Amino acid sequence: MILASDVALFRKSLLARDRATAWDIVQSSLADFAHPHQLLEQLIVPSLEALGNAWDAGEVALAQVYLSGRICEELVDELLPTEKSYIMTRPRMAIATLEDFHLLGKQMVFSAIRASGYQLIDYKRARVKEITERAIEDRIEILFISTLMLPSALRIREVREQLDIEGYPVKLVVGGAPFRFDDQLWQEVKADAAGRTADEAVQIIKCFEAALL
Ligand code: B12
Repeated sequence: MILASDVALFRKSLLARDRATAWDIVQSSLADFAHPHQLLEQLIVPSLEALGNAWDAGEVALAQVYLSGRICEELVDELLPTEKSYIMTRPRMAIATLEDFHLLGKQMVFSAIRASGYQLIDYKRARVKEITERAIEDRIEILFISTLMLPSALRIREVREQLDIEGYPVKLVVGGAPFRFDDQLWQEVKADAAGRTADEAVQIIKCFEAALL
């Protein structure tokens, strides 16, 4: 179990660029979680969110946010293997980060879905045109898009419009900071659903599965 004091210490270690303490906190709690993404969710998301707010308030420098992000990236890379084995090849699914350079959330969602036994293609960081073309080519049924910047989030609507022009139906599932800040935004960008966490992405698949299979 992760305590508020662990999250506070983790955040402090990020700010101090103290990798060893950050790793110690992770290692000492790993055994309590069925999958590492559940632990990282509880440590990384609130810590980086607090640092983002502190940066917004002018209390920390962007360089500190950047270096904190780097340490979290190392943890994610090390602890969330890309698990190539999967049991379920349907629904056909892909995930992308639209334009933005904020990739950690996508990696966590990718890992949670893979850990649940689903096959999922990673389009990595891509633009509207590439995402829509690939989704059609791969006959994707559920398309996950992660964005952390509001302008990128608003461009998700273009993905929907392009897919509509091609007459291609797809369940569009979105997530990331702008959708956590604004509960209605997913409807504005014409998505079918939004998830606040990596585990919610898995729950959303289960909701759509019956209609797709
Ligand atoms: C770390 C960070 C960075 C790092 C990114 C490192 C990396 N490799 O990702 C660096 C320093 C590079 C960076 C740069 C910038 N950043 Co920044 N960044 C952040 C910060 C602090 C944390 C983001 C993060 O990684 N969180 C941890 C991950 C795991 O959480 P997450 O992405 O939210 O994902 C979780 C959920 O949202 C969900 N989820 C995510 N995607 C999806 C998708 C689906 C389908 C589902 C179901 C769920 C889901 O599941 C995940 C796990 O729970 C946020 C603050 C915040 N509140 O988010 C600002 C923030 C996103 N950044 C911001 C800004 C402005 C910038 C810069 C423009 C700063 C600048 N002046 O240069 C640049 C732009 C870069 C770009 N063009 O993309 C703003 C965006 C504001 C806005 N309205 O658009 C924020 C919100 C900070 C703020 N409070 O103002 N940033």
